[in-house]
Order: sequence, then structure tokens, then C-alpha cells
Amino acid sequence: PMRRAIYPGSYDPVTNGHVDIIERAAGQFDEVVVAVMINKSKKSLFTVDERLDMLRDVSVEWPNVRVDSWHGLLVDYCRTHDIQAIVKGLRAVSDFDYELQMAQMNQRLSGVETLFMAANPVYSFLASSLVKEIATYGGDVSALVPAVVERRVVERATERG
Ligand code: COD
Repeated sequence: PMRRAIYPGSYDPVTNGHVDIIERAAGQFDEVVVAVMINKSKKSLFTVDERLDMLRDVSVEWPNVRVDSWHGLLVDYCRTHDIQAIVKGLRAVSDFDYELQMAQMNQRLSGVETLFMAANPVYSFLASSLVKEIATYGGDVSALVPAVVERRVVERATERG
């Protein structure tokens, strides 16, 4: 049977840390869905379509990676798309409490397992929120995000700034 995983997040925008997890998850599963989870109460720099475009651009080299968006519970997406596993990246202990709680809740709600991947230490300090803040103040984000993302972040930060 096909082993499918979902790698959910906000991806506002996708960073090199996310790409590292996408590549490693693609090596572990037959199919990986990178899902932009829509949260209307969270302010974002990019629209859902822009985030999907960037994710598609940065994952073209892995044919078993698909990109999608979802408004609702993660476990409902898993159920309707026959996905057995949720993949999460763990950067530090600070990620752990919240991720553990969600993993246990998702398990309880649906039986879907969460598999944690240790962040590549090169990117363990990296977060979308910091990328946005640095770009807003004119800092260099070229080592933090793929080139296509850098272009868009700088453009958007300039419009807003
Ligand atoms: N290196 C490795 N991994 C990283 C890095 C990095 N530098 N940066 C982030 N990650 C990992 C994160 O740990 C996370 O697992 C994933 O990448 C996505 O990151 P973000 O920041 O884009 O996403 P979040 O944290 O905003 O995502 C939260 C979710 C959208 C996954 C969560 O809120 C959710 O599942 N929502 C759906 C609604 C739902 O089902 N709620 C009930 C939950 S019990």
C-alpha cells in the first residue's frame, strides 16, 4: 500500500528549514503532501495562493511531493486523503510542548501518527517569522530562504515598509 504523509504548516513563507524537512520526508514516504493550513485569525504576509506557488517552486525536484491547502482540521484532511502520518520538524525543546500536545490530540482524534524529524542544526534557529522581520528592516535573508522566496519577501517587505 502507498505510504502517504502530510507536512502541514503556515509556510508564510517557506524557508530552507522547511525545504530540508520536505526533502527528507520525500525520501521516507511514497507521497508527501505539503499542506498550507489556512488560519483566518492569523495575520499573514502572503496569500494562500502565493504560499502555494512558492512551495510548488521549491519542491519541483521531488516528483512525489504535492502541494495543497486546507481549511479545517488536519486529521479531516488525512482521513479524506488516506494519509497515515503527519511529519513535523523539531527545532528545539521550545517546539516540543506544543507539538507533543498536538500529536497526542491528533492521535486521539483519528489514529493518525505524528513522526518528528530533528531539524538540521544548520537551520534550527530559522523561522518564517524571523525571515519576515529581517526582510522588513532591510536585512539579508538570502541564506535563509530559497532564491524565489527571497525575491518575493524583499518585494513584499518593500511594498509594506
Ligand atoms: N527546521 C525544521 N523544521 C522547521 C523549521 C526549521 N527551521 N521551521 C519550521 N519547521 C517545522 C515546524 O516545526 C512545523 O512542524 C512545520 O515546519 C511548519 O512550520 P510553520 O511555522 O510554517 O507552521 P505552524 O507551526 O504555523 O503550523 C501549525 C499547524 C498549521 C500545523 C497547526 O496549527 C495545525 O495543524 N492546524 C490545523 C488545525 C488543526 O487541526 N488543529 C488541531 C490541532 S490538534
